Amino acid sequence: MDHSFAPLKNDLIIRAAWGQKVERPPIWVMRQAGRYLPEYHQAKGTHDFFECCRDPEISSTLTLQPIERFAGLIDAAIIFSDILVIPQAMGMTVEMVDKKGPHFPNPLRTPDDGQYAEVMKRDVDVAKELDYVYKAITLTRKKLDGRVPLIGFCGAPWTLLCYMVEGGGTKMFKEIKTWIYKYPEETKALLQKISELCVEYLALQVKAGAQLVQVFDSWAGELSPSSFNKFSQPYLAYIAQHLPPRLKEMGLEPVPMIVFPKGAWYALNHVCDMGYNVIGLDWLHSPEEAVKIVGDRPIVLQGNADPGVLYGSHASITETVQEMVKGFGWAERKQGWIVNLGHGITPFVNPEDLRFYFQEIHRLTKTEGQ
Ligand code: 1CP
Repeated sequence: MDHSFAPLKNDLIIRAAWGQKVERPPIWVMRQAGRYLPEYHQAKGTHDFFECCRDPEISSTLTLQPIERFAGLIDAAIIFSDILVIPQAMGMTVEMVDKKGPHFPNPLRTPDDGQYAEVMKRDVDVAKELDYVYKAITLTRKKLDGRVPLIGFCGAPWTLLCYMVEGGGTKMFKEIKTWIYKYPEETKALLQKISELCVEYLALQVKAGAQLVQVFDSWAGELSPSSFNKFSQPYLAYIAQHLPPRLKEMGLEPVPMIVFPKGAWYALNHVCDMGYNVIGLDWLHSPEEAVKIVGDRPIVLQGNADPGVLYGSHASITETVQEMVKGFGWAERKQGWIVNLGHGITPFVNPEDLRFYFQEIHRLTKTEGQ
């Protein structure tokens, strides 16, 4: 496929992610393409979720929906896909059950069942297995025509292993806790294998046209500080340390790297030293405290309104935005902040209330003369 793309008309998020001073904070939200949008349901129709991910035409259409609806208000697109495509590439079956979420009919049970050995020894070709993602990225870059940059992503090794072992979403984490506390060495071996696949997968997304990448560690907060240091941190760091040299080897320029270790507020200080450019904060962080913890390290923070505020009144949305603008010290700093929610936007939010959130960010961060 032809990889020449139109020049960017809006590169705000890229400049901000590299730590530069910018005219206003860039904005995007996690899960900005998805179930809260009526046009998402319309375009998805009766297609299965993973069928949409595998069809570059549908995936790019869904990616563009929030860019079109909120034109001029948001500053990045994120490719429509899912973190669970890596377990699929590793040979596991994953289904998306309507209104319930992901389901693995054959999750990993114990390291001595045959499946673990099989997964460990399988030579996974992410270039071939996930070719449809790269095609979707390249097509989306074409369709974006330089309007905003495109974010690629993957799940963090810890979060992916949670799904592979639990077999889906969970509140108890019984199976994965059994793994880390009963079979720590086998757990680490598998986390390492997943980390290597993540590096290659992200590098190939960049080759296809992704201009920033984000690693989603949605279940980081299920670990204790000590177990985070053993089962999440080393693998997040591995990705941040190995992606830039891999890009160089492939003759590609570096891209800003974002990490979102949801719930791991206690680890922020360490997360600053892992090699990422941007750290996504959930809403458990107070922005003032987070800015203090970062100190003079060259880290950009992303976040972090409680997505639940979008169910509230416009007055609550305004107040939340005012608190964030103040907390991230925007007026004084003019750098170090990418606006997002503290987690993905949830179903049943009225998209017009999200528009109001975006408008309030623009209004309350406007610089004189702009
Ligand atoms: O707009 C975007 O953000 C791009 C698309 C995107 C992304 C970045 C989707 C589409 N999924 C993801 C990442 C993802 N998938 C994460 C990390 C972010 C997060 O924590 O929210 C996780 C944990 C998943 C796994 C997943 N996929 C869940 C969570 C289930 C659980 O354990 O609670 C669910 C419900 C999905 C399905 C899914 N993925 C994406 C969409 C739009 C949907 C809903 C599908 C539908 O019902 O139509």
